[in-house]
Formats: sequence, C-alpha cells, structure tokens
Amino acid sequence: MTQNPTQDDTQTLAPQPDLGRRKFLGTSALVGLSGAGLTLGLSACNKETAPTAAAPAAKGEATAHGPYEVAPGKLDDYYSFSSGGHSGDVRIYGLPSGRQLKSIPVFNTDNLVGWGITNESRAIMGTKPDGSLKYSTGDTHHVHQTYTDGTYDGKYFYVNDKIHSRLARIRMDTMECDRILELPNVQGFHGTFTDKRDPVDASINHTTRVFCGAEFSTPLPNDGRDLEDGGKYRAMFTCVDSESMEPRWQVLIDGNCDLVATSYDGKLAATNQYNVENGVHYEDMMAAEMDACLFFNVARIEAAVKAGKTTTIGSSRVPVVDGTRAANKDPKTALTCYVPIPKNPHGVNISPDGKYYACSGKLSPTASVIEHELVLKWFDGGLENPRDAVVAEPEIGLGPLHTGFDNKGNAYTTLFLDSQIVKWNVEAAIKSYQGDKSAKPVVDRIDVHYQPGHGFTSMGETKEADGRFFLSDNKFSKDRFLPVGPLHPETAQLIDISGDKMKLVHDHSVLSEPHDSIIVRRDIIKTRQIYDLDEFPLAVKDAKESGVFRNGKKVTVKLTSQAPSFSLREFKVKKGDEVTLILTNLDKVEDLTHGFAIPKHDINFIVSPQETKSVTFIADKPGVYWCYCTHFCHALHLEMRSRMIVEA
Ligand code: K7E
Ligand code: CUA
Ligand code: CA
Repeated sequence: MTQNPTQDDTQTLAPQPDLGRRKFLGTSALVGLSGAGLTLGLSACNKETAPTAAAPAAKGEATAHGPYEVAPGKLDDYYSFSSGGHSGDVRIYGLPSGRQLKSIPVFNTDNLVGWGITNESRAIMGTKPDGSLKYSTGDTHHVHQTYTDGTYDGKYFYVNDKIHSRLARIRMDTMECDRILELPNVQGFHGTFTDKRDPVDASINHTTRVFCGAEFSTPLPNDGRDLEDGGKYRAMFTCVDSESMEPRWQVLIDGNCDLVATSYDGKLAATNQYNVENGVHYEDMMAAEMDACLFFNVARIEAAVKAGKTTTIGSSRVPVVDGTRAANKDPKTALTCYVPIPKNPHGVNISPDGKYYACSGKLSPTASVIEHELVLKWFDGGLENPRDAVVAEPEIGLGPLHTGFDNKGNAYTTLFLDSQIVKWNVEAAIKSYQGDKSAKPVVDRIDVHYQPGHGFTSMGETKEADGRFFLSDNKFSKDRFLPVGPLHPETAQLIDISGDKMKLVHDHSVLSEPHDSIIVRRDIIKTRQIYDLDEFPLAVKDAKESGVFRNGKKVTVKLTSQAPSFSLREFKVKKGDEVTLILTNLDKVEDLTHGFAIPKHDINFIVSPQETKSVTFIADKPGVYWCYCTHFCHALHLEMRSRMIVEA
C-alpha cells in the first residue's frame, strides 16, 4: 500500500517566477510599506494565479495526483497532528490521503464526546468555584510530540492555547487530553516545543521539558500597575516539566517570544523575536532593522535556579531568572544569547542533523541560518559577536515564515506574500554567504493556493526526516473548493519533495484555522482499541451495582450500558436533587460506543468500550425525561433508552 511513485507522468514544472515583483517589494520597500505589502501580496495572487472553476491546476503547475491515491480499504502511511487554531481543538489527518480522522477537543467544549460536559473533562479543563468552566475558548497553534533518541516516541504531544496561555498534554494511546496547565504571568503563549534530551545527564535521552514562548508583554505582575507605560511591559519564556505538567522556571527577557525550537543535544532552546523594540503598536514593532533569535542555555538556567538566583512575580511561586541583555553581558556566564536577525522574523526550525536553525525574515526576504555550534561557542566566550553565529542569509522570497527540512540538506520555506514554497539548499546558502558566486541556494519553487502559513515535512522535526512529503497549510482557499458562504475552508496542499522538483500531489480542505502540524510515520503510533475498567475510580463494574443512592439532596445514579440496553430502564429522583450520574460501558467489542443524552438538562456524552464517565446536574423540572443512546450502536439503537422520572 505504500505510494512510491517513481516518475512524474504529468505536467511540466512551474517556470521561475517573475523576480521583478520580489525586487520591487524588497527590504527597503517593506520597511515603510509592510501593511501595503501584505495587501499587495493578496491581490496580486488573486489576479495572477487564481484557477478557473473545476481546473485542478493552473497552467504551469506540476501536479501528480494518481500515484498517491490511497485506495478504498487501504491505510495512509502517515498521521498528521494539526492544531485547530481558534476552534481550540487538535485534528488528526491521514497522509497522503488528507482524510480527517478525528478532532480531539482540548480547550473547546465538544458535544460529540462530552468534553466540557462530563465531570472528568471539566476537572481537566478547570472550573470556577461555582463549578462552571473557567474558560470555554482556546486557540491552538503548535503541536509537538515527546522524543526519545531524537525521534518521536508516540507517548504524548503538547499543544498551546494562545488566548489564555495554557499548555495541554494529549496522551497518544487514547488521543485524549489528560492535563492542562495555565502558565503564570504571561500572555499570548504562542510557540512551544518539547526538548529532545537533557543538557547535562546523558542518560536522559528523552523529553522531560516543554518550552513555552510568550508573545505579548504585560506589566509584571499584571495587577493594575504600569497600565499605560508600555516600556515597563515584559515577556517571559517558561519551562514546564513534561511529566508533572508543573512550571519549572521562567526567564525574564527583553523583547518578546514567538515560535520555539529545541536542539538535538538538549543544550539550547530558541525563540524568534519580532518585537525587540518592545513596541505596543505595530508600527513601533517594525522600527528596528534587526530583531533577534534568542537562545536559552538550559543547563546554566537550571544551575541558576538551583543556586537560588531567582525572584518570583506576584502570587506565583515559579522561580524567575533574569535573561535580559543587561544581566547577560558576559558570554561565559550568560543565560541567554540574542542573535540579531533582520526584520520581524517568524519561525525558527532546526535541521534534522541538529546543526542549523533557520529563522525566517517575514518582513525581510531572507532566511537566516544560525549554526548551533557557534552559539555554543559564544556561550564559551569564543565568539566575539552573536551575529557571527549566522552562517548564511539567502534571499528566498517575500514573506518567508516557516521552514521544513528533508534528509538531503534542503530546506522548504513558506512564502506568505509570494504564495510559494521555496526549496533551498543549506550548504549552498552557506557557500554563497562566504562569497562563492557559483553557489545557488534556491533550487526550486512551487506555487501554492494561497498564502501559506506553516509548512512541514514528513518526520522533518526528527533525526528521521525522510524527505517524502511537504504539507503547506494555506491561510486562504479562495476559489479552490465549492463555495460555502463567506467563511471559506482553508487549503492544505501535499507536495512530493522526494525528487529534484517539487510536485503538487493534492489539495484537501481543512476547517478553519490550522497553524502547525507534525507528520508522523504510522508505525510510531500505538493506540488502544478499548479502555481498561480499572483505570476509572468510579467504574460500575457489574450491572448489578446499578441503582439510585441517596444522601440528602445529593443523589448518585449508577448505571451500565451493554448494547442495546442500559442497566436501569428507569430511575427516580426528586425535584431539586443534585444528581451525579455515573455510566460505565461494559461492552468490550472494539468500536462499540454508546451515548447518553438527557433532554432538557443539557447533558450529552459518550462512553467507549470499558470506559466510565460521570455528569452532575440539578434535576430542577418535574416530569419524564427519556435518556437515550446518541451513538449508533446496534439494530435496536433507537430503543436503547432509560427513563428519568423527576418527582415533584
Ligand atoms: Cu506562523 Cu501560530 Cu506557528 Cu500561525 S504561527 S502560521
Ligand atoms: Cu447504544 Cu446507540
Ligand atoms: Ca521588530
């Protein structure tokens, strides 16, 4: 079932684009015109490359759909775990088909499984003293998995919530969120990345930390002080323990954080900074020619924390170290290193060989290549200027954002304004930077539709990068799909990168509004087929344990499901009772899920085989309520009911 197309049996390749537009909107034009530049980019794309209806590819595009088709009954080679953006969930797709397999509710409430409705999910999401959810909104951007030996181990992945600065963990055996942590004293928690090994203890060759970059600066603590004085606002970088999900430490920095990357040796974490100006308005954030890529020396920070060189902020007990420029002038003791990078960079990604970070210019048409060993050398006092860690800065196109890597030394960067993916060779870029005129960094370009945000390669964020696929998550779909009203779906476009030339394989629609994904080989993922009764403290292990148990006004209803019936055909409670209903699904057959809806009480959730869930509600309306199975389970699914009788 593997798709290994050996030849391009289709079209000719895209001609090199007109470089005039790129030159015209070069760095200097963007300094004053970046807002207009964005608009120009969009409208230009509309005019130049929009295909007509039912034309799968505009002329000049290389497409090759057939060889990649996943035939009926066949399985995909890869999973893609994708953030859902401001829907607050995480989605799982199969690749190369683009079939959507699942939405995992995380920061959102979800009627399908009862996320935000059951007591168990509400405890994970967090509640106010009155029992209502603390937050019901979230904005997921970046999904990153746990590593062992530099590659995915299939244990957990983590995802951020930018709105409320929370980090969630999803266990990959059940693909369910099991922990959510709200970070103290930060706003706009955006980039996140798992570490890949311990910087000091060589025996720890797996993930133990999750790094979190705060994009927005606020007064610290944000309790009403310094409201108007933007110069006093500060951002922090947070390290969370991947097992306990407790914050370990925070670093006070100059400027802001954005995306996050981690080194393969565990020594460094990095974040790109677009607001070294500490501006509170966007024009202020574009004032400087150079922003930075900020590196954190993990071992030194943890030594400083251990030595008590810390403060705390407000009511938080999390130790905070000082990573500002002023406090870190001596490289030999510095906790942080600010490497200057042109013009509001976006995205920082490390190459699979662990040698280089690519940090894209966004408002500069360049990608900066930073050498890992040279940053370490600066921390050792052996490099005069942090900027000397930059070993290449190829001009690659307009609006470069995110970079994925193959296994042959090539980088693939999304160009938001150009609506292209550009393939460039890292070693050629380094040679060119050293003055070798014969070195040509850019090796290929392909149009995408339209305005790509993130792009990522198969296994590309591991040392097992395989160079098969690049997925472009585009921010605008325009005319690519049947019109469905003013709100469009987004486009994800799969590109075969195994040959010299990139080939567009297919489009699939994605519901708004994914940002980042990881593409994971399917053999890494080991999921469970059913749950284990013993994992649920409240489990009703035998239908005979069912019943109504009263303690004053508090009533516990225990019941079980086995297709096509619930263990209680009816149960009686009294008006005003606080009812906790516990349901265990005793069915053991894979895929045999039942649902439980209670009319007029706003309850709906599912229990999969051997799973237990509970809900608590006030039975405040006398009457008869047919609780029914919402999840199709049996020929007698419609008959599968229980009667809740609420006595006046
Ligand atoms: Cu570029 Cu949140 Cu990763 Cu969006 S961020 S694309
Ligand atoms: Cu049980 Cu439908
Ligand atoms: Ca800036």
